[in-house]
Amino acid sequence: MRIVVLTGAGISAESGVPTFRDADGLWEGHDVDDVATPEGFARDPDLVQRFYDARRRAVASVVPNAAHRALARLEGAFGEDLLVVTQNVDDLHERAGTSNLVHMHGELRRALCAGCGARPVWDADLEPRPPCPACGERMLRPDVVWFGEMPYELDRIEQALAACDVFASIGTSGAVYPAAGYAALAAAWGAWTVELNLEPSDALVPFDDARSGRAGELVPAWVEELLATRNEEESTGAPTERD
Ligand code: BV8
Repeated sequence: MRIVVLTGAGISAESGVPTFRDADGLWEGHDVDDVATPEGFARDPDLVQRFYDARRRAVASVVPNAAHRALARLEGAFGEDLLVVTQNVDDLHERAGTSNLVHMHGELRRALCAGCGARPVWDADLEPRPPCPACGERMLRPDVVWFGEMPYELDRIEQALAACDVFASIGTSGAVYPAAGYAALAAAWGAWTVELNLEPSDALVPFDDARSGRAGELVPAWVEELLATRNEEESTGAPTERD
Protein backbone atom coordinates (compact mmCIF):
# COMPACT_ATOMS: atom_id res chain seq x y z
CA MET A 1 0.00 0.00 0.00
CA ARG A 2 1.47 3.39 -1.03
CA ILE A 3 0.47 6.42 0.99
CA VAL A 4 0.81 10.18 0.46
CA VAL A 5 0.11 12.41 3.44
CA LEU A 6 -0.34 16.19 2.96
CA THR A 7 0.00 18.25 6.13
CA GLY A 8 -0.79 21.89 6.85
CA ALA A 9 -0.61 24.32 9.72
CA GLY A 10 -3.22 22.37 11.71
CA ILE A 11 -0.79 19.53 12.48
CA SER A 12 1.60 22.00 14.10
CA ALA A 13 -1.15 23.93 15.89
CA GLU A 14 -1.00 21.49 18.81
CA SER A 15 2.67 22.20 19.20
CA GLY A 16 1.77 25.83 19.72
CA VAL A 17 2.60 27.07 16.19
CA PRO A 18 -0.05 29.60 15.05
CA THR A 19 -1.97 28.60 11.90
CA PHE A 20 -2.37 30.87 8.92
CA ARG A 21 -6.18 30.73 8.82
CA ASP A 22 -6.98 31.02 12.54
CA ALA A 23 -5.18 34.33 12.43
CA ASP A 24 -7.54 35.22 9.55
CA GLY A 25 -4.54 35.49 7.30
CA LEU A 26 -2.92 37.98 9.66
CA TRP A 27 0.29 36.48 10.94
CA GLU A 28 1.51 38.12 14.10
CA GLY A 29 -0.49 41.20 13.11
CA HIS A 30 0.93 41.42 9.59
CA ASP A 31 -1.06 41.35 6.35
CA VAL A 32 -0.14 38.25 4.31
CA ASP A 33 0.62 40.44 1.28
CA ASP A 34 3.20 42.38 3.28
CA VAL A 35 5.10 39.37 4.62
CA ALA A 36 4.46 36.37 2.29
CA THR A 37 4.88 37.83 -1.21
CA PRO A 38 7.97 38.88 -3.21
CA GLU A 39 6.35 42.32 -3.60
CA GLY A 40 6.10 42.67 0.18
CA PHE A 41 9.76 41.70 0.52
CA ALA A 42 10.77 44.24 -2.13
CA ARG A 43 8.75 46.96 -0.36
CA ASP A 44 10.14 46.36 3.12
CA PRO A 45 12.79 43.62 3.35
CA ASP A 46 13.62 44.32 7.00
CA LEU A 47 9.95 43.88 8.02
CA VAL A 48 9.81 40.50 6.23
CA GLN A 49 13.18 39.39 7.63
CA ARG A 50 12.05 40.31 11.17
CA PHE A 51 8.75 38.40 10.63
CA TYR A 52 10.57 35.21 9.64
CA ASP A 53 13.36 35.70 12.20
CA ALA A 54 10.66 35.76 14.91
CA ARG A 55 8.95 32.63 13.51
CA ARG A 56 12.31 30.81 13.20
CA ARG A 57 13.09 31.58 16.83
CA ALA A 58 9.55 30.57 17.93
CA VAL A 59 9.74 27.16 16.20
CA ALA A 60 13.05 26.43 17.94
CA SER A 61 11.18 26.57 21.25
CA VAL A 62 8.30 24.16 20.44
CA VAL A 63 8.33 20.36 20.07
CA PRO A 64 6.62 17.82 17.80
CA ASN A 65 3.25 16.51 19.00
CA ALA A 66 1.56 13.09 18.93
CA ALA A 67 0.43 13.60 15.33
CA HIS A 68 4.00 14.19 14.08
CA ARG A 69 5.22 11.20 16.10
CA ALA A 70 2.46 8.94 14.71
CA LEU A 71 3.46 9.78 11.13
CA ALA A 72 7.08 8.92 11.99
CA ARG A 73 5.85 5.54 13.30
CA LEU A 74 3.95 5.06 10.05
CA GLU A 75 7.16 5.68 8.08
CA GLY A 76 8.90 3.11 10.29
CA ALA A 77 6.42 0.49 9.03
CA PHE A 78 5.87 1.65 5.43
CA GLY A 79 9.29 3.08 4.61
CA GLU A 80 9.52 4.38 1.03
CA ASP A 81 5.83 3.56 0.51
CA LEU A 82 4.95 6.64 2.60
CA LEU A 83 5.66 10.20 1.45
CA VAL A 84 4.82 13.15 3.69
CA VAL A 85 4.28 16.40 1.77
CA THR A 86 4.08 19.39 4.11
CA GLN A 87 3.01 22.96 3.45
CA ASN A 88 4.54 23.84 6.81
CA VAL A 89 7.89 25.56 7.04
CA ASP A 90 8.66 24.33 10.57
CA ASP A 91 10.91 21.30 11.17
CA LEU A 92 8.58 19.37 13.47
CA HIS A 93 8.14 16.40 11.10
CA GLU A 94 11.93 15.93 10.91
CA ARG A 95 12.33 16.29 14.65
CA ALA A 96 9.65 13.60 15.16
CA GLY A 97 11.62 11.22 12.89
CA THR A 98 10.02 11.56 9.45
CA SER A 99 12.66 11.54 6.70
CA ASN A 100 10.65 10.77 3.54
CA LEU A 101 9.46 14.37 3.45
CA VAL A 102 8.89 17.23 0.99
CA HIS A 103 8.70 20.84 2.22
CA MET A 104 6.77 22.20 -0.77
CA HIS A 105 6.61 25.73 0.71
CA GLY A 106 10.23 25.74 1.89
CA GLU A 107 11.74 25.75 5.37
CA LEU A 108 12.25 28.32 8.11
CA ARG A 109 15.58 26.65 8.94
CA ARG A 110 17.05 27.35 5.51
CA ALA A 111 18.07 30.59 3.82
CA LEU A 112 18.01 31.20 0.07
CA CYS A 113 20.70 33.33 -1.57
CA ALA A 114 19.15 35.65 -4.17
CA GLY A 115 22.66 35.98 -5.60
CA CYS A 116 23.82 32.40 -6.18
CA GLY A 117 20.75 30.28 -5.36
CA ALA A 118 22.42 28.44 -2.46
CA ARG A 119 20.01 27.10 0.20
CA PRO A 120 22.13 26.77 3.34
CA VAL A 121 20.68 25.39 6.59
CA TRP A 122 20.14 28.55 8.64
CA ASP A 123 19.21 29.08 12.31
CA ALA A 124 20.32 32.67 12.93
CA ASP A 125 18.53 35.94 12.16
CA LEU A 126 18.64 37.24 8.59
CA GLU A 127 17.75 40.87 9.32
CA PRO A 128 21.42 41.76 10.00
CA ARG A 129 22.10 40.79 6.34
CA PRO A 130 24.79 38.14 6.93
CA PRO A 131 26.98 37.04 4.00
CA CYS A 132 25.99 33.95 1.99
CA PRO A 133 28.30 31.04 3.03
CA ALA A 134 28.62 30.08 -0.66
CA CYS A 135 29.17 33.38 -2.48
CA GLY A 136 29.69 35.99 0.25
CA GLU A 137 26.94 38.25 -1.11
CA ARG A 138 24.62 39.81 1.48
CA MET A 139 21.46 38.70 -0.38
CA LEU A 140 20.07 35.97 1.87
CA ARG A 141 16.26 35.72 2.28
CA PRO A 142 14.13 33.08 4.04
CA ASP A 143 13.99 29.88 1.93
CA VAL A 144 10.20 30.05 1.97
CA VAL A 145 7.87 29.89 -1.05
CA TRP A 146 5.80 33.08 -1.10
CA PHE A 147 2.50 33.58 -2.92
CA GLY A 148 3.18 33.77 -6.65
CA GLU A 149 6.42 31.74 -6.33
CA MET A 150 6.94 28.18 -7.55
CA PRO A 151 6.60 25.55 -4.81
CA TYR A 152 9.39 22.95 -4.47
CA GLU A 153 9.44 19.36 -5.87
CA LEU A 154 6.08 19.50 -7.66
CA ASP A 155 7.03 16.72 -10.11
CA ARG A 156 8.00 14.37 -7.28
CA ILE A 157 4.72 15.14 -5.48
CA GLU A 158 2.56 14.63 -8.57
CA GLN A 159 4.28 11.31 -9.38
CA ALA A 160 3.59 10.12 -5.82
CA LEU A 161 -0.06 11.21 -6.09
CA ALA A 162 -0.47 9.25 -9.33
CA ALA A 163 0.94 6.10 -7.72
CA CYS A 164 -0.62 6.18 -4.25
CA ASP A 165 -3.41 3.96 -2.92
CA VAL A 166 -4.23 6.21 0.05
CA PHE A 167 -4.10 10.02 0.26
CA ALA A 168 -4.53 11.72 3.63
CA SER A 169 -4.98 15.47 4.14
CA ILE A 170 -4.17 16.55 7.69
CA GLY A 171 -4.63 20.00 9.26
CA THR A 172 -5.04 22.04 6.12
CA SER A 173 -7.85 24.37 5.07
CA GLY A 174 -7.39 23.65 1.38
CA ALA A 175 -7.04 27.38 0.72
CA VAL A 176 -3.69 27.39 -1.06
CA TYR A 177 -2.85 25.94 -4.49
CA PRO A 178 -1.46 23.74 -5.91
CA ALA A 179 -1.66 21.78 -2.58
CA ALA A 180 -5.42 22.36 -2.37
CA GLY A 181 -5.91 20.38 -5.58
CA TYR A 182 -3.97 17.27 -4.46
CA ALA A 183 -6.89 15.34 -2.93
CA ALA A 184 -8.91 15.62 -6.14
CA LEU A 185 -5.83 14.62 -8.18
CA ALA A 186 -5.17 11.55 -6.02
CA ALA A 187 -8.85 10.57 -6.20
CA ALA A 188 -8.81 10.93 -9.99
CA TRP A 189 -5.88 8.48 -10.02
CA GLY A 190 -7.93 6.01 -7.94
CA ALA A 191 -6.64 6.65 -4.42
CA TRP A 192 -8.77 6.33 -1.29
CA THR A 193 -8.83 9.81 0.27
CA VAL A 194 -9.19 10.71 3.95
CA GLU A 195 -9.26 14.08 5.71
CA LEU A 196 -8.23 14.51 9.34
CA ASN A 197 -8.98 18.10 10.27
CA LEU A 198 -10.45 20.22 13.05
CA GLU A 199 -13.38 20.95 10.76
CA PRO A 200 -14.29 19.78 7.24
CA SER A 201 -12.37 21.88 4.69
CA ASP A 202 -14.13 23.19 1.58
CA ALA A 203 -12.68 20.42 -0.58
CA LEU A 204 -13.20 20.47 -4.37
CA VAL A 205 -14.12 16.75 -4.32
CA PRO A 206 -15.53 15.10 -1.15
CA PHE A 207 -13.11 12.83 0.73
CA ASP A 208 -13.96 9.12 0.96
CA ASP A 209 -13.51 9.45 4.72
CA ALA A 210 -13.65 12.83 6.51
CA ARG A 211 -12.95 12.88 10.25
CA SER A 212 -13.23 16.03 12.37
CA GLY A 213 -11.18 16.59 15.49
CA ARG A 214 -7.73 17.50 16.74
CA ALA A 215 -4.76 16.11 14.85
CA GLY A 216 -3.19 14.94 18.12
CA GLU A 217 -6.06 12.47 18.55
CA LEU A 218 -7.15 11.70 14.97
CA VAL A 219 -3.72 10.99 13.49
CA PRO A 220 -2.47 8.42 16.04
CA ALA A 221 -5.83 6.58 15.79
CA TRP A 222 -5.70 6.56 11.99
CA VAL A 223 -2.07 5.37 12.01
CA GLU A 224 -2.94 2.53 14.41
CA GLU A 225 -5.71 1.45 12.00
CA LEU A 226 -3.25 1.37 9.08
CA LEU A 227 -0.66 -0.54 11.11
CA ALA A 228 -3.31 -3.08 12.20
CA THR A 229 -4.37 -3.57 8.59
CA ARG A 230 -0.77 -4.06 7.54
CA ASN A 231 -0.14 -6.58 10.32
CA GLU A 232 -3.28 -8.47 9.31
CA GLU A 233 -2.16 -8.54 5.68
CA GLU A 234 1.29 -9.75 6.69
CA SER A 235 -0.07 -12.48 8.97
CA THR A 236 -2.66 -13.81 6.50
CA GLY A 237 -0.75 -12.91 3.36
CA ALA A 238 -4.02 -11.73 1.75
CA PRO A 239 -4.54 -7.96 1.19
CA THR A 240 -7.62 -6.89 3.15
CA GLU A 241 -10.38 -4.99 1.38
CA ARG A 242 -10.10 -1.25 2.03
CA ASP A 243 -13.00 -0.39 4.37
C1 BV8 B 1 1.95 29.03 -7.25
C2 BV8 B 1 4.80 30.54 2.89
C3 BV8 B 1 2.36 28.96 -9.56
C4 BV8 B 1 5.64 30.29 4.01
C5 BV8 B 1 2.77 29.81 1.96
C6 BV8 B 1 -5.15 33.81 -7.75
C7 BV8 B 1 -4.28 34.87 -7.77
C8 BV8 B 1 -2.93 34.73 -7.46
C9 BV8 B 1 -2.45 33.49 -7.12
C10 BV8 B 1 -3.34 32.45 -7.10
C11 BV8 B 1 -4.67 32.57 -7.41
N1 BV8 B 1 -5.25 31.36 -7.29
C12 BV8 B 1 -4.34 30.47 -6.92
C13 BV8 B 1 -3.17 31.12 -6.81
C14 BV8 B 1 -1.95 30.58 -6.45
C15 BV8 B 1 -1.63 30.83 -4.99
C16 BV8 B 1 -2.80 30.55 -4.08
O1 BV8 B 1 -3.13 29.40 -3.86
N2 BV8 B 1 -3.43 31.60 -3.55
C17 BV8 B 1 -4.57 31.38 -2.69
C18 BV8 B 1 -4.54 32.39 -1.57
C19 BV8 B 1 -5.81 31.48 -3.55
N3 BV8 B 1 -0.59 29.87 -4.76
C20 BV8 B 1 0.66 30.25 -4.95
O2 BV8 B 1 1.02 31.37 -5.21
C21 BV8 B 1 1.67 29.12 -4.87
N4 BV8 B 1 2.49 29.18 -6.04
O3 BV8 B 1 0.77 28.85 -7.44
O4 BV8 B 1 2.87 29.11 -8.27
C22 BV8 B 1 2.14 27.52 -9.80
C23 BV8 B 1 0.84 27.01 -9.90
C24 BV8 B 1 0.66 25.66 -10.14
C25 BV8 B 1 1.75 24.85 -10.29
C26 BV8 B 1 3.01 25.39 -10.18
C27 BV8 B 1 3.22 26.72 -9.91
C28 BV8 B 1 2.56 29.28 -3.67
C29 BV8 B 1 1.76 29.07 -2.43
C30 BV8 B 1 2.70 29.10 -1.23
C31 BV8 B 1 2.39 30.30 -0.40
N5 BV8 B 1 3.19 30.27 0.81
N6 BV8 B 1 3.55 29.83 2.99
C32 BV8 B 1 5.00 30.65 5.27
O5 BV8 B 1 4.31 29.79 5.79
O6 BV8 B 1 5.21 31.77 5.74
S1 BV8 B 1 1.24 29.17 2.10
C33 BV8 B 1 0.66 29.49 3.65
O7 BV8 B 1 -0.70 29.18 3.60
C34 BV8 B 1 1.25 28.58 4.72
O8 BV8 B 1 2.38 27.92 4.28
C35 BV8 B 1 0.20 27.55 4.99
O9 BV8 B 1 0.68 26.29 4.70
C36 BV8 B 1 -0.84 27.88 3.98
C37 BV8 B 1 -2.21 27.85 4.60
O10 BV8 B 1 -2.62 26.63 4.50
P1 BV8 B 1 -2.83 25.66 5.77
O11 BV8 B 1 -1.55 24.99 6.06
O12 BV8 B 1 -4.01 24.86 5.40
O13 BV8 B 1 -3.14 26.53 7.02
P2 BV8 B 1 -4.51 27.18 7.42
O14 BV8 B 1 -4.26 28.01 8.61
O15 BV8 B 1 -5.12 27.77 6.18
O16 BV8 B 1 -5.47 25.96 7.84
C38 BV8 B 1 -5.21 25.26 9.01
C39 BV8 B 1 -6.22 24.13 9.05
O17 BV8 B 1 -5.94 23.33 10.18
C40 BV8 B 1 -7.65 24.61 9.19
O18 BV8 B 1 -8.48 23.87 8.31
C41 BV8 B 1 -7.99 24.30 10.65
O19 BV8 B 1 -9.35 23.92 10.79
C42 BV8 B 1 -7.12 23.11 10.92
N7 BV8 B 1 -6.69 22.98 12.31
C43 BV8 B 1 -6.41 23.97 13.20
N8 BV8 B 1 -6.04 23.41 14.37
C44 BV8 B 1 -6.08 22.05 14.20
C45 BV8 B 1 -6.49 21.78 12.89
N9 BV8 B 1 -6.63 20.53 12.43
C46 BV8 B 1 -6.36 19.52 13.27
N10 BV8 B 1 -5.96 19.71 14.55
C47 BV8 B 1 -5.81 20.95 15.05
N11 BV8 B 1 -5.42 21.11 16.31
